[in-house]
Amino acid sequence: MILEKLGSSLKSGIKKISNAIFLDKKLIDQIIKDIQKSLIEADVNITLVFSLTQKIKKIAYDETIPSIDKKEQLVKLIHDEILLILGGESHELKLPKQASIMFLGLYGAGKTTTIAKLGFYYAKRGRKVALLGLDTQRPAAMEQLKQLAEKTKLTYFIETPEDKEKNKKMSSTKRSLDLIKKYESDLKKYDLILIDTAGRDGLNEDLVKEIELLNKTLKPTYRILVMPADVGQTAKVQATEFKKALSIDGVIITRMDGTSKAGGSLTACAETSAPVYFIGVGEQIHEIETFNPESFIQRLLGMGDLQALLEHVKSATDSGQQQRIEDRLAEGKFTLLDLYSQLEQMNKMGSMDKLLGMIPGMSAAKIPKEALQKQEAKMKNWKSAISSMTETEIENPEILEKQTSRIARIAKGSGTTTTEIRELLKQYKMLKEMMGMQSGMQDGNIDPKMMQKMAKKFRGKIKL
Ligand SMILES: Nc1nc2c(ncn2[C@@H]2O[C@H](COP(=O)(O)OP(=O)(O)OP(=O)(O)O)[C@@H](O)[C@H]2O)c(=O)[nH]1
Ligand SMILES: [Mg+2]
Repeated sequence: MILEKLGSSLKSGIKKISNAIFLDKKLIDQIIKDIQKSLIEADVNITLVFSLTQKIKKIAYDETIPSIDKKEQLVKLIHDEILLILGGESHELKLPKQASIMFLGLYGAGKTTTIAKLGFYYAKRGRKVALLGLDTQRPAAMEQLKQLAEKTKLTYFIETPEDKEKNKKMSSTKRSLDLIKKYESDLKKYDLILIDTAGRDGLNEDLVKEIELLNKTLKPTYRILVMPADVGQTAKVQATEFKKALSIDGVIITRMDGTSKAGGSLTACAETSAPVYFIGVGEQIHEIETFNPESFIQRLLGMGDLQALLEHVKSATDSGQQQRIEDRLAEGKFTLLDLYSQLEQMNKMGSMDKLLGMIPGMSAAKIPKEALQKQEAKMKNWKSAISSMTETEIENPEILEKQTSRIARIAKGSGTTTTEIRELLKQYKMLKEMMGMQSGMQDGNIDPKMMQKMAKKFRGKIKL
């Protein structure tokens, strides 16, 4: 369907955020680049794209936000901002008991087709609909409306060949006014009248004059501008001009199915505060939908709603990650990434103290505050170092010890020192060994003897 590409790249961006263990700068920059590219391809205004990226960066680079919260905030931000640029709340066309809608727009915008579609839509919902054809300009217009009305079994009032012959000396505007008079009493029997008007090449004086006259005579409940989605961002100029000249009440965007520029026209309408009431999504009579930004974005992102999306982020972060580590351990695999997650988890719990306290013989080792701060700084550098490693290096840190040139490269690439990286590797080795011993525990019960053995072995070695 429409904007498929935008949807899939937004989805993949959100997935990358959800699944990331580190939301590091490299990853964030890549996600931002993808989102930017697809929004621009969907013809969304560059200023809006830029403002969205700035907001993403502000959260993503904020070191004070914990990783889990950051993921949630980012997903919520992307959702909310796109919702906003699509117009925020949805607008429903509220029709009184007796209503009429006049449709305006340039040549070929989709007015006549949309009228038939809407007539069909409202008739199905119990309205007594009549179509009124006032496009006396284009010779084939009346025949087109008639055919569409017959196909949809709707009542229609048009200029007959006899009317045309009788009024052949009149201007087309006058002929339209004459039709209004002719059908005045007939139209009273219907509770929804959909009025087709003539298009023009542009919003010129002629068109404004004609529409003003029709508007004054008909006094429709609503004046709706019809625009095809392929006008992209220029929808903004069109909507603004029509709003100024003719005080339109809202917009219908047609041909959403056939263009990559749909994002441009939708967001342009939101920018001019012209509510988009319906979108046309195909040539068939039933291919019209009410436009609701929230459900539109849900479809784009492929999630039920924001809540479901956030739940997904949470579960991908918590249990998914934990499960992964457990699986790896079961397989006898333990990588640097797992080490980092474990350390981060411990840090988050503030439980280095507690953890050590559980080990007999280590309880006396009270950790001073400065040491914890030092540990945090160290973690930050380790994180940068791991980010600069290749996947093979992360998965098999042993190769770093064999090929020390790798350590130098990583240090250079991450702005850390080789000493720091060696220390990280030492911690890794030690923890891996510790894990190996732990796996000898029965049902997760800590065997005090084993603990003491571990304490003895590692006393003084866990560097903080
Ligand atoms: N694919 C697709 N085609 C559409 C849609 N809406 C309208 N069209 C097509 O767009 C073309 C122009 O539609 P019309 O309804 O004749 O446009 P109009 O604004 O009445 O044109 P004028 O009366 O000449 O000003 C037709 O071929 C329609 O079938 C849509 O949502 N999707
Ligand atoms: Mg038409």
